[in-house]
Amino acid sequence: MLRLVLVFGLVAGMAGVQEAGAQEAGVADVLARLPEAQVKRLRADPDRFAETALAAIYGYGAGGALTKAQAEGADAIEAAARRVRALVPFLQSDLDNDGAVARAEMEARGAILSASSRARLVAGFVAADADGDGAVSAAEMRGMAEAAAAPRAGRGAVALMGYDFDGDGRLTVEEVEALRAALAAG
Ligand SMILES: [Ca+2]
Ligand SMILES: [Ca+2]
Repeated sequence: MLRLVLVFGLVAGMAGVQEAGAQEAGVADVLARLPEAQVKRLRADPDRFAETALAAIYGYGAGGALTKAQAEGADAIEAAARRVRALVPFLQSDLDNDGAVARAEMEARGAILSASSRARLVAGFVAADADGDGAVSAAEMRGMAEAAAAPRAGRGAVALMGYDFDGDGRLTVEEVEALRAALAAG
């Protein structure tokens, strides 16, 4: 029985070594395929990359893995949160609650802010007023929020799926840790 356990343990151990070897090769392949600038950014702070990826897996995935559908859900939720943050100063300025911000409303709101906050409010208002009529309509507010919500290129949970080394459609904690180790090794 003991011998059987030992043999089984040895075989399982060898399979583990083979798997680790395959994963290392996978990491090297993925790194070789990525744009140089992206690899440089990853190498600059492997821990930051790992923290971001693990937060996506633990927050939006299941069983230590993230699927593309879960990643898309994560990006949609994060985008909605960014839209809310972008809308807050406009909603705070919509004093008559008609869904649009007139210049006088924005200025009344800005008058009680610090100089730097007022400057941000005015700059945001001018940028959001796409047709330049001196008011930010509901449609202009939505357009501004949509632009603010768009993830930067190469960022977001869906972009992380590019680190799915074995291409099984799941980004796992093991893949993230393997990449962190490879990046830290230089
Ligand atoms: Ca209004
Ligand atoms: Ca306008």
